[in-house]
Amino acid sequence: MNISRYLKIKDDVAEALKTGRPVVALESTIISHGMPYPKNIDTALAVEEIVRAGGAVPATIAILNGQIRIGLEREDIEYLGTAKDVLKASRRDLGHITANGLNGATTVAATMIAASLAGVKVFVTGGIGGVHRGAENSFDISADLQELAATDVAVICAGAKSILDIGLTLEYLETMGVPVIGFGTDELPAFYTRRSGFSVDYRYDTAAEVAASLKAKWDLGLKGGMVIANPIPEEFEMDHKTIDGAINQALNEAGAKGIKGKETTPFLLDRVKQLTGGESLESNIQLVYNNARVGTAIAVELAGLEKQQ
Ligand code: PSU
Ligand code: MN
Repeated sequence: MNISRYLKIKDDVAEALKTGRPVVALESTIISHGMPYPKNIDTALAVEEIVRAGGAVPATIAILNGQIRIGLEREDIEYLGTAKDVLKASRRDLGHITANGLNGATTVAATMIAASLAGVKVFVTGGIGGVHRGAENSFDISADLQELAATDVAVICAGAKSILDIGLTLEYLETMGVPVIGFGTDELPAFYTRRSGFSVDYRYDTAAEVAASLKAKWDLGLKGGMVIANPIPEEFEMDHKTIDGAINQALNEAGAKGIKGKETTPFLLDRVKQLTGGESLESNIQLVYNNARVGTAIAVELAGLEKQQ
């Protein structure tokens, strides 16, 4: 079996991987199902520029016509941001989508899998999935958490959104042995806001500390990723009351409408955006940019450590 039948790595990404230069993976569910057009496309392209400016090569990941693509062209990103036939692709969907020549926007879980197949170790996104509120009844726990336990990719995000049960998400990650790092903070950030009231496992203040910890974990043969939670910059943080109110209303509506499964997260994100008059979208964009800056610095440090040995 030859994996290259399923995987297509863009030239600049392949070259960087071959020569040990830093690469940063980026997901595509955020483009197709996480943000509205046209900001989804503008944001995805701007994030790639931030990665380049920081000295790494961006590899946005998606499945196009059944092929897992590591690094996209501008037209591909435009397609993902506008087309209606793009499936939300998590771990369970990968075989179906590739076997049938379909299009898929990869979630955190699926992006980690694809990145790992290509040899990319650092991945930047906005928010990870987690244990949903009410999971004791719905059993709704994102496949992202299992993937963090199994696949060797570091995920830089802005913490866990309070559409999730943040406490249960942290307990789940602890059980699975996934380290949760606060980047410049002792407290897990809550995506739109800098604080959640929950502590992280470790605080690191520099990209070099994160890279050293990743290298040690993987050198020891410990499978799985790491969550690096990077708080939204203060100037873009939302008012706690405003965002909590919007999230609670969105959750109530999702319950009343019987929204379930893979539709839940996109529904909540969209409603929260509407209920905050677009303010949550602006915050979302800014926190992704901030994560791209930090994630790129981590990828650069990690590439440096790997060269030394
Ligand atoms: N959180 C966000 N924006 C997103 C997502 C999460 O703030 O776009 C996406 C990510 O791709 C994540 C997925 O992997 O939602 C989780 O979906 P689910 O809860 O269905 O596993
Ligand atoms: Mn779910």
